[in-house]
Amino acid sequence: MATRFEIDDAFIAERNQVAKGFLEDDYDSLGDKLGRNNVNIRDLTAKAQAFQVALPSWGVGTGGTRFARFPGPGEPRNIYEKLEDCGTILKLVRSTSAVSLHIPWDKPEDPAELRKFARERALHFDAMNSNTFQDQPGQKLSYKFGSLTHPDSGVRQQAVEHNIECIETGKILGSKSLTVWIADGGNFPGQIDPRRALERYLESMHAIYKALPDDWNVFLEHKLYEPSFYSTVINDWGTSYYCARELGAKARCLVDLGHHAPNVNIEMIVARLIQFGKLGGFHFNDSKYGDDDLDAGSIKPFQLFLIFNELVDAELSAVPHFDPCYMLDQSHNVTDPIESLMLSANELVRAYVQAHLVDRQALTEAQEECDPLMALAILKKAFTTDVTPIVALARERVGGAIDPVATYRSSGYRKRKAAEREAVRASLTGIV
Ligand code: LRH
Ligand code: MN
Repeated sequence: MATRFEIDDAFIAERNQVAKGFLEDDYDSLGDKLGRNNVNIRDLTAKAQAFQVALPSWGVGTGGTRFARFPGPGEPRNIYEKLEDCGTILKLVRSTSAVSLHIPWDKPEDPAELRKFARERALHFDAMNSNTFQDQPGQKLSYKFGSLTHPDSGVRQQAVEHNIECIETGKILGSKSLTVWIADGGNFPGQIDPRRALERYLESMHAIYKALPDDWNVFLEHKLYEPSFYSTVINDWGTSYYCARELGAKARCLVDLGHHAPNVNIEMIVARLIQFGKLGGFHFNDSKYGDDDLDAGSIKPFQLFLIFNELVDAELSAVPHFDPCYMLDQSHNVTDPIESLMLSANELVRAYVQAHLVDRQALTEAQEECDPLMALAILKKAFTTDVTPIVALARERVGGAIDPVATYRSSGYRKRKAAEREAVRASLTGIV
């Protein structure tokens, strides 16, 4: 079997010697500055090192739109090569040890063998993602007019069985959750009866819920629109929350940042779902207009910080059952997916560390004393603190790269993969 090129730890350490420069000095002076506010930089660095976000298996290949997809050199051709690339990202940033699979895009012939392959790269499997928004070759009944809410009970049953199949595959892979996003909805007024469709959704989800092992969760992912452009059955957090409550304790809500109307206050939705004990997890990304699936923190970094401000506040106030799953869900249409995923993971670590810089006692006082400017200033002080030395040294101290993109580029990994992976005639439209 052809050898698979890998970036080794020695190369990363050697590149770190070059990149280290004044990082230690910057870290020490930041430590002094934070120390003046009784913030211990070593605690923050430990928090940064503990932070983990799952990679989307569908995110390591070049993404596209309905207009076009421009696959790059050395594209991963199968789930093994996708895991190779996920393993490379983990080596360089050390905060992405979990991978979220999409079925059937990543349906493994031999799940046990795939689990072994992943473990050899220090990877494990996070939430399984079902897919009843596309018809597969040889599929009996079409999802053109819906899946779990389709008027034809045969189609609903087919979709339920697919989700149960995802659970069965996930059990062998060691996954502990299933994410259900459905495209069900209509393009015309009158096409869908909203109340009947939701009843059918719950009926189908109850059947899927019954198939969940005791220690599993099911995440309900809401989305305002697309591919349905008039009505979507699970269109917002309220509907998702109602359904999660109806289904039971193992059902929780997943917030994909791109699935909301422009200007929706997502951090408020997060605070609500935390308070209601139904925050299951996130698909982090960013967007300017619709579900753009752009790199996390690339368009609205302050919103990302405000979301982590709610998450860290819940963490520090020990909200019961608070353990949301963090995943990236992005489409990399014009960048090397490995570079985008590394920088996006770092943007999450940055927002998480900055949220730990918020002086929460002073914030509460400003809120209780109706001092809005002081409240904003307290948040802005944390958001405008450059925590790069903490995020970089947190990586370096666990064997990662101080400058992941520079180290990745100087490794020639992509070129080597292009040589190893002769290009396949890939579909030149669509998101994956
Ligand atoms: C839907 C979505 C969902 C995935 C898909 C790849 O827009 O966010 O999470 O199944 O993207
Ligand atoms: Mn998503």
